[in-house]
Amino acid sequence: MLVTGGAGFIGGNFVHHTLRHHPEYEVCVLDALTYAGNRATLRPAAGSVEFAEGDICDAELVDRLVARSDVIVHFAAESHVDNSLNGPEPFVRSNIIGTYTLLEAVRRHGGRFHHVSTDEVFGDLALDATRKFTEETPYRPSSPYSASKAGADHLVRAWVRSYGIAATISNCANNYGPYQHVEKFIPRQVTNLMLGGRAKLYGDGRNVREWTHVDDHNTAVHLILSHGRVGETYLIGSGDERNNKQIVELVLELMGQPPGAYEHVPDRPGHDLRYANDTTKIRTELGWRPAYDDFRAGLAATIGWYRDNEWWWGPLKETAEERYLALGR
Ligand code: NAD
Ligand code: TDX
Repeated sequence: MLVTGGAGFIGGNFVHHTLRHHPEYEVCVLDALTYAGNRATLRPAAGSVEFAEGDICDAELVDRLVARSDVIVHFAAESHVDNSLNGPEPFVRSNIIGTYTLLEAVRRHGGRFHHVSTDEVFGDLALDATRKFTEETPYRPSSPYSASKAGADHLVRAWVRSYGIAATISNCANNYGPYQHVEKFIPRQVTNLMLGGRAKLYGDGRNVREWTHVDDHNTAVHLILSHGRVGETYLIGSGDERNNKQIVELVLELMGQPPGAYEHVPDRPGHDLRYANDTTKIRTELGWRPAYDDFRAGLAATIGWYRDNEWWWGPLKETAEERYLALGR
């Protein structure tokens, strides 16, 4: 199995999950180790996983690795919306050209390809909308990040239909859990507070996300690989919707801080208001259920992981906050 982006947050957790629950796979990770990739994430798997440092836009390398793989799971991407607003070029390159490069190798050599995408491709929902995103919702991306992921999804669909490659797509809601980069919402607040700083809420904090544990995402990806129908798309999400202000308040409570220990910072331009996935298809077709059905407990465990693993996130924090300082957030 070739795992692209396996030194990132979800890909790294996927590698650990695979070694634990699917030992039949021999795993090779392809990762460029961008600012978001971290070899340390794979340290617990050292010796059990082959690591190829390289770029998914490198056609020769990708061709060689795909040629010897039966299964390719594609996580590698530029993943942070704020960075995409500030500098979209690497998003277009890695997310669109990188996916294209992998698809062309799969077209030549075959193999079962799974493309990991996001609910952000559908745009956003009104706070009071009763209908959630489904697999049929038209694409309406808002940010350079989500537009580049949407472009990648369209390429995958076209390669299935035109060239008959054996691919599936999943669009998951927001993930949380261990090994998430400190630029992202939950780890940023937790580590700010651990270092004696304050939590930072964009705008008024009423934006809603559907928080899904990374291990539930990865269980779903494995189910799609083993039982999903080729050519199909599956939406993934816990169903647990909360606004950002509620999340900050819960983090403060779990960390024993006063409820007002946060500040409002300028909003993200074009900030999507709400994401929510209707997961009827993956639940009924594949029998997927989130195991982490208690968000408070999952968040408390995640905070515990950051408390215990400052060696992992400490070296990343200063640069991440310097980037936010430059953005005024
Ligand atoms: P991440 O930023 O933590 O990790 C991305 C990894 O990809 C890093 O290890 C990085 O080095 C690698 N990478 C980036 N560009 C590369 C390139 N050109 N060649 C090779 N490697 C490259 O991201 P994540 O949060 O783990 O997201 C993984 C995937 O899941 C992405 O495709 C993202 O769009 C999708 N996704 C993320 C979420 C979420 O909440 N984080 C939700 C739904 C979908
Ligand atoms: O300091 C912050 N304060 C804040 O209020 C940060 C970093 C974020 N926010 C808000 C913005 C969002 O409404 O929190 C929410 C979550 O922000 P992010 O962690 O940046 O996630 P989001 O923009 O929702 O995108 C995430 O989920 C979908 C991932 O980063 C994407 O890769 C994935 O596709």
